[in-house]
Amino acid sequence: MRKPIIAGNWKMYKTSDEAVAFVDALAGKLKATDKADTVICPPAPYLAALVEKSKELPVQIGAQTMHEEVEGAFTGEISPTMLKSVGVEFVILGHSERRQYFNETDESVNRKVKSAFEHNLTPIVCVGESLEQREDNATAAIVSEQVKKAFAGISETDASSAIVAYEPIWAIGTGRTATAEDANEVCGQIREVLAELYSESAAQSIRIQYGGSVKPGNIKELLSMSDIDGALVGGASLDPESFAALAEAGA
Ligand code: G2H
Repeated sequence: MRKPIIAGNWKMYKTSDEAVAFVDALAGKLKATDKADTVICPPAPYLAALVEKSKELPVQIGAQTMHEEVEGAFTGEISPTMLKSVGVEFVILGHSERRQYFNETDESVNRKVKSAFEHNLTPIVCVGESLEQREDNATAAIVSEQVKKAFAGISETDASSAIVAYEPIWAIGTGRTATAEDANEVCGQIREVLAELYSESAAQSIRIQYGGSVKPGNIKELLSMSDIDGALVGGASLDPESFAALAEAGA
């Protein structure tokens, strides 16, 4: 039985005061449960503060991206050891916005996934097709290629603890959600690819989230699907009330 994981991806939203106020507002709304994992991925400047504040709550903290190197002359970048040093546990890698606006490729995502495992961070590996690719019936091929490349050279033991987020690009921030059946079909295809790469038992232990306009009104149906084990949520994770409702749906 896979434990659902609900992760909020705040993207580039909120001031420091708003981030702290969010966590304060969440206290009392978020029930402690061992039935689901809850993660908040704030902008990098607030990671350390939110790790501290999250100690009062049943929530863990993740970063939205990282560089694969431990240190070096990479102006503006943040390394895995820096994330670990402030208590970050998760890192989103290969989000479609990183691929689209910051030139991330399947190869660079793979280097980051390797580095995350080397430094005991749990990667949330994002994959997903564009509208054009979906209309060309290329979804399965594109997503399969992204998964194979992201996991190249990753051991079965490491892969078993990874999280994959299926985020169809056309559903991100657009209000268009894939139907639960469509999302589940692709998540099932991703699990098949993972079974081919590793083993059926590894594939059964890897949690696969759906992402793309998830909100309190549609999360239950998504989570009821056989291959959807959680959600990566953008817009609806920015409001504490709404985030608590999403977490509650996972538990
Ligand atoms: C997809 C998702 C979070 P939203 O990017 O990763 O954002 O829920 O706003 O579509």
